[in-house]
Amino acid sequence: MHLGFGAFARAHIAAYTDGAIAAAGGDWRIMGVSLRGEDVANVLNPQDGRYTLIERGEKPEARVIASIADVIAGSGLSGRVLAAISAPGCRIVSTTVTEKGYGLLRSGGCDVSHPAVAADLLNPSSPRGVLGLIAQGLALRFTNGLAPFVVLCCDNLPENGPLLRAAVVDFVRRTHGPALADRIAAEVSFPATMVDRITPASTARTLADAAALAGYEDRAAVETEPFSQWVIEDNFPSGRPSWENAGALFVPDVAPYEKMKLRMLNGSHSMLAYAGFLSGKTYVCDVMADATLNRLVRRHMTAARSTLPTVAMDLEAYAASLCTRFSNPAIAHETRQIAMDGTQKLPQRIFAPALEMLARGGDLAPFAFATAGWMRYALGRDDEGRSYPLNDPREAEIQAALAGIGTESPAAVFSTLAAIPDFLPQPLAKGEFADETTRRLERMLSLGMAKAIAAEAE
Ligand code: CS2
Repeated sequence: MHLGFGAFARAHIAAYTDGAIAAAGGDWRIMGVSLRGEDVANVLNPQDGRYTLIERGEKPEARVIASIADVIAGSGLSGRVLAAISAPGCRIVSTTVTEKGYGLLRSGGCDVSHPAVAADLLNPSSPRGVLGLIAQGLALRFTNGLAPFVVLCCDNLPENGPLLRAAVVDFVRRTHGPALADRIAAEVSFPATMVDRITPASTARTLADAAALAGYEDRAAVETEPFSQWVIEDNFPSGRPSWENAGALFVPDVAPYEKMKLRMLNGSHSMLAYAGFLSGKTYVCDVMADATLNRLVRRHMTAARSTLPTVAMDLEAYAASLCTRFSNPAIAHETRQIAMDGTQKLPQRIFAPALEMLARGGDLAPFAFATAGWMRYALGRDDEGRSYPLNDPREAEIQAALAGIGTESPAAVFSTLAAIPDFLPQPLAKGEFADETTRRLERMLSLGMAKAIAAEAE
């Protein structure tokens, strides 16, 4: 069962599963669940779950993915998902619902103010959110004397498996009581993972190219880059597809890989998304084609790299491959797509390495520049005065906090955004990091983004 069946899941876990079955056989299939709307189910189910995956390298290549059994969405979702995940044949419940989709607290536990969590706490036997579905699914299995499924979190969160475990256990303690919560904590495996594949949203061009490459109409086609990576902690007591046959790497400790990816790839992605979007760059490859921004991206990667533990990978080669991937002109990855949900992304991508840099007395400039970029973006209006939606779950809170604060007072913008609860860690909200960030925000506001970028790269 896979919860959150967007383009990324179709370009990643479904492709690995398809590759594993092709290489080693087995009767694994994925039931997809769309938690937000019925579009994906409406296009995939009439196609028998099959779709074209376009890999955009020098020449686009198309492959048909056939690992999907069915996609569940819309009314009746709760009952259908619960019936499927409490059946003996369900071994794994995996998730790609984005950072904001879970309703989990970074400090450990569930966020009772998250709409899906709040609704499911009131009605735990017909849940519609991730935590509620996993909790009730596990409860039903234990009641029926079945072994639990493995919960496989595939979102870009730090220590994603343990973080999801803490949220599920906290949720269950509130709904089903301590005995079940303790049992889940002790008996259910939540492997950590690192997932990577740049997958822009599908467009009309994706569908047209799929038709041209594959020779038939495909309303569910997805496009992605040729590169793909999946590092997984191997803890699947009731079996799993042989994903290693499709290139997945099983390791005892995912944390070093996940830090590397969150800080070097996602951190520089977020930095370039704000700087790029606000200086008129629509796509990531446009940012990379700009010599000044390109230099800042490389600077960010080098700084992020210096905060990392040793990993069994050549980090210099990794940085070089990231630059090549970001520059891929065939991938139309919009800066505004990456800019969304900044409050959910910055803590692990920018603030965590910044904190470590601060503790060592290292160079804070790259992280301060990224943070100032987000703060500038949070003002909701570019240098030409055009407004844009923040697309952040905390958008209303940000707007309310900033009301009445003028762009002539960068220090007030900084302190207001720094004071948003559970966002910027305390040591970064004052002192050197605050000064470095405010100085850059001041420059962005007084000179405009293009000149601020030029000054930053000097
Ligand atoms: C991006 C990621 O949208 C974003 O925030 O940084 O989706 C990124 O493309 C993937 O993590 C790549 O694996």
